[in-house]
Amino acid sequence: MTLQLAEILDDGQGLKLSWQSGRQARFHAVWLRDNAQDPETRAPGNGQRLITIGDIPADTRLVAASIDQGALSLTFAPENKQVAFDATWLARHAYDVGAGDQTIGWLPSELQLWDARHQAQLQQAPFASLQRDRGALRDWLAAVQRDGVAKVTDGPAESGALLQVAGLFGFVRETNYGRWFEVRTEVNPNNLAYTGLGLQAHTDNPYRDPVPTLQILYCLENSAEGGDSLVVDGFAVAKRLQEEDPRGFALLSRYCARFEYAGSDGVRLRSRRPMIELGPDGELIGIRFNNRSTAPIVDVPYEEMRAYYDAYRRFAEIVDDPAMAMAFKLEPGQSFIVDNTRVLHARKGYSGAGSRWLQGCYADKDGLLSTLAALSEVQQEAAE
Ligand code: NM2
Ligand code: OGA
Ligand code: ZN
Repeated sequence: MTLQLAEILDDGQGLKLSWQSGRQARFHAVWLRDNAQDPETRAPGNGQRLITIGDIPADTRLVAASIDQGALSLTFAPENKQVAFDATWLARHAYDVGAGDQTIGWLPSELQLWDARHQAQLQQAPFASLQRDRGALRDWLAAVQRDGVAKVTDGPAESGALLQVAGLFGFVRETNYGRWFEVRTEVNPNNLAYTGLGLQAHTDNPYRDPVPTLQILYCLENSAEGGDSLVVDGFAVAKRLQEEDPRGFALLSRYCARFEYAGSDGVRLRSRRPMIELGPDGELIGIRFNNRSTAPIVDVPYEEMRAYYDAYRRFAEIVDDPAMAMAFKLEPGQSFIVDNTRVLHARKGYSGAGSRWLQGCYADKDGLLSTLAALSEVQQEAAE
């Protein structure tokens, strides 16, 4: 990315850059000053910013701009500060690109929606390869980012092994259920997960805020009849609802549902969040869906409640549609991870002779994405 021309705009309040490729972008003087990379602005070791917004004069403007052998040098008044900028860095961080996707329910381009037809593409990797091979780990983590689900095969059928899966990328999130929990039939279950009942596809712990953003379920025994696992792309469900019934989508995203868990002494977890969560610019950012833990919904006006329930019912019908699900029966030593803000998981009921024992734990996506980004950077540097 070689720079060709730098023109000061608006009495120094802006800058227009032209690259040799023909690309052009405008920047504001205050933005450039804030993003200077010199050692007084950014600590050289950790890259953190040393200055505050208040340290930048409100009347900051550009008084000189020059290009020397492709490198940009800018002088800011009233500080009379000269700073060099990297042309490629500026091209990568250009924001003069129009409004971006403002469609309600837009998704970042890294994500891919899926349904039952993608079963064969469900990412899976042997446990040992993820521990040994950074490239394999990177691909597996990238699949979690892209699809919101991935499997691990050929792990040890040993209690606690799920912690090693979490350790591949991050840290367990401990909750009232423990650092990890035993998913098997119990006598006085504090949660319906600890029975042989089938569980409709759901996200875990919607009654928590913030919700755990990852869940690992690890199989130790699964010889009982039934107990198959299903996963459903909640974003694909939401997009299908939006196509069929934009008003229903709008109701489920516009109004908060309520979720609650009160199954153990001393625990009263409650949250107030929509079933379909959108970001401030319309991005589809999360699904909360769990029939067992939905509390009385009281934040929908009377006039809208009937239509809200119709939308809720239709959302559930799409969730339950076999055309949306990828299904598998975990074998001892196999596990899967889901992005619990997006992908719903279900299990078929189980009974009869044999046994079923899974262990589960929560973790968080920020740590996973951090590990993925760091591994990708190392690989990029190696390729350069
Ligand atoms: N367990 C397995 O979110 C839920 O209540 C689902 C969670 C009990 C930790 C089950
Ligand atoms: C859970 C759960 C599924 C299973 O524990 O959250 O959904 O396969 N379990 O037992
Ligand atoms: Zn669950």
